Amino acid sequence: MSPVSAAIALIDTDRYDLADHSLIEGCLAQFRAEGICVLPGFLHAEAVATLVAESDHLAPLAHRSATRATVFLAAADPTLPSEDLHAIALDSSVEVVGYDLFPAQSALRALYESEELLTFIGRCLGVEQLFRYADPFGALNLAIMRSGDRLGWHFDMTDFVVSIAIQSSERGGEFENAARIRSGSDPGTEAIAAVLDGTGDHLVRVEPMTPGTLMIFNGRWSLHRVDPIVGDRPRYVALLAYDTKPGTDSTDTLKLARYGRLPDRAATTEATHGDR
Ligand SMILES: O=C(O)CCC(=O)C(=O)O
Repeated sequence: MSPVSAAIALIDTDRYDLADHSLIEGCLAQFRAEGICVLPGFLHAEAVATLVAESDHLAPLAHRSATRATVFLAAADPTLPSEDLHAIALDSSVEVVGYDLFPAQSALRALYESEELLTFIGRCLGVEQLFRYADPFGALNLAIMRSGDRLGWHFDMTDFVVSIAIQSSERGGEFENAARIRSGSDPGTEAIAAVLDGTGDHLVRVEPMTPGTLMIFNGRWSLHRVDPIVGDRPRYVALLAYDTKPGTDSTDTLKLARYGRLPDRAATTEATHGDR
């Protein structure tokens, strides 16, 4: 089977016909209204089993990182008042397998490199033309979270992230989201502070990240986190990175932090944007 048809065979096309205009219009409307579009059961159950086996195989190649950062993914400034959002540091830890480590026959690679999926996601985003991320590590990631790992509340630096839930942890690992808590014209400072101190729980929704779910998410304006993982079973999520401009790469600093290494080519062009 060619890599392209291998990818399409993983998708439940009876439920999600990638060329169906009403499906695309529904996704676009949901993404524009809520900054998120969740497609449960996007992959067949057998495909999820394949991806779990692939993730088990790839996991030993992952790089582990642990960070303390503000919701804006910056270092906290201790000179500011303790309640200032720029002074509050939150813990995150995760293991990541970079794109270059996915073998040629990888099912996740086939999904990411599928033109049909690229076109479908572009249409769901209302984007004329979508490009795969140019970061040789960050274009496709397997994110692995083990017992005690968490992602603290944060905003993404990219306009959208596409994720595929592969395996849930025994407990915890919930994806919590305060949708559209800020915008280009409203920094949402009070609401963000309320979510952080627990008084803004009504602003937060748990998104149903059951295995096989595809999620298109605008994390630039939505505050989100992953609850601490509990139990021995690792949480696996694939992160597929695209951009509206060709050639977008991340910085060497971000590559070193996330993957612990740099591409072979000596000088990596500094980022246009991107948080991984
Ligand atoms: O693992 C997830 O479900 C979300 C990942 C995430 O929030 C991120 O990579 O910024």
